[in-house]
Amino acid sequence: MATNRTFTMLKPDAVEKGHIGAILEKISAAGFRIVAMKLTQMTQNDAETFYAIHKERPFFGELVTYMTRGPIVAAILEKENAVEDFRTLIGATNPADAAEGTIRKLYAASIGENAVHGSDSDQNAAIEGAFHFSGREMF
Ligand code: 3AN
Repeated sequence: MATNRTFTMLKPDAVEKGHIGAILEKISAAGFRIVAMKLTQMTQNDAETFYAIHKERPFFGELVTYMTRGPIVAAILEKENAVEDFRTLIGATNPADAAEGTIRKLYAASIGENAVHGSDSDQNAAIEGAFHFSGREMF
């Protein structure tokens, strides 16, 4: 069943470049309500756990180094059809393939440093949201 919630991270490259405000503006303009949000930094263990599904991939070490190198903004977002609509808003994993006007087209440098995360299913949205937030941090 669709939960109408998704989970996002504005990744270290987006935070380093000062794009938090611009990206949140696009998220808000697209009709998402912020349910939970914080500036935080993932530990090595956090990143290895969060991305465990990718641990056999050749880029896993690079991904963990990147995701732990500086602060991120973690957030839970709510909107009808949230998971799919947010994936549309952020664009393809590789910014070179991302549609015009998408967050990755505008702000991502490469497939490895692609500015923003969006959950790929309702089930993962729930798991990823719970990884970063407790119930009392959600509004
Ligand atoms: P998405 O973030 O669009 O769901 P995934 O789940 O396939 O994409 O990949 C998770 C993260 O792993 C990406 N956001 C990106 O940072 C990194 N990544 C994916 N593919 C590559 C690749 N070929 N080379 C380097 N990093 C990658």
